[in-house]
Amino acid sequence: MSEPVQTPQTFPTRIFSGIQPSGGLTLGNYLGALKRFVQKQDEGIETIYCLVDMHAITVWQDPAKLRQQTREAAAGFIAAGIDPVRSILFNQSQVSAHVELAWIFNTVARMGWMSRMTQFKDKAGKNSENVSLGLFAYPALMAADILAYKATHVPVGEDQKQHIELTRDIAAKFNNDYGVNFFPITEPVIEGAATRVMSLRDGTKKMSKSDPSDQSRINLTDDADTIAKKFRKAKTDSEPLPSALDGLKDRPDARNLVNIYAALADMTPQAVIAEYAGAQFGTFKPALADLAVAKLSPITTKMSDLMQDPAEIDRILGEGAARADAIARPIVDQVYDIIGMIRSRH
Ligand code: AQP
Repeated sequence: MSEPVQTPQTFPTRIFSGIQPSGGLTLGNYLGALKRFVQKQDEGIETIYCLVDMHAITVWQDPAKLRQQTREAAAGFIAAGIDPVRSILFNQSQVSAHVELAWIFNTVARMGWMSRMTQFKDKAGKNSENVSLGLFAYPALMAADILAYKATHVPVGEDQKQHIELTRDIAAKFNNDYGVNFFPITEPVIEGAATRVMSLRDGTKKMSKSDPSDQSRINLTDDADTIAKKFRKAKTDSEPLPSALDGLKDRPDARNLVNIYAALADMTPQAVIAEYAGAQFGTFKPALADLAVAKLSPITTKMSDLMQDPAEIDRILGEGAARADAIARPIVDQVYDIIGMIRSRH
């Protein structure tokens, strides 16, 4: 019988995060996640970014579209500033350590913990008997994505906070059950003015790539005219912008547009309000549209250039997967050892 593996008490800083290629990337994905992924990379931290295609199939995906969306998301990452040399960029299904560890975590996580996940409740709605088992188990796979790399920090939008808390619970229970200090207790990194970008049609609902209304979101593939039109038609009230942020407390649609402006301009929402105090939406919306076009169109153009060469995108993902596997494989092999699995095949 092998002894439990003893590991160091501290874990080097390592960032992991992912995005589902379950549709085109949205402004929410960009401001809540992607833009910050680039900042972390540029701070010189070790960064591992994953297109989580195994998560995407928890809701049925057309195979040809899934392939296209995965390549498009990879192009979006690179166009937004992810350098596949300085960061590791790959798609999840190419590194089997994720699903292997996820199965082990299915045996660590408790039914009660999983049943409290609000994203599952939101996505399953009244249809919980008919959604996939994978959708229910999704957060255990997410914990595996993170912990297969012993990632210490995960930049995410506000909506993923509960899943990171579950990841921490799984890591702590695993460490405790097996008497080891093997997994770090990962920190979520939720920062900036746009940790929760809301729908342009309903300021109380998250902007989402799977929302049936295309008007509800800005896609990273939208052209300048479409972006301008969508902001012009964005739901607002008829009041001018107030002179202090407090005045937006009960105005979710207006608050959303101010937050988007702030995040795009790298300003605080307070500074935006100070600049536009008293302005009507007839003035603010075109300014926001111009800013969004200025920030997003270089990304859109680069994305479409990169999409001309899908073989090159596949090559980048393959290379990233090999680098990811080199980190995750030994970690998952150690997990097998810790839990008592015989590993005698050579
Ligand atoms: N509206 C948002 N505001 C801020 N951050 C957001 N994120 C997603 N939407 C917003 C962040 O983007 C990262 C990747 O998310 P995901 O694609 O893995 O899953 P999701 O959160 O379920 O995103 P969607 O767009 O709503 O996808 P669908 O419609 O397929 O479920 C995460 O860090 C997330 O916080």
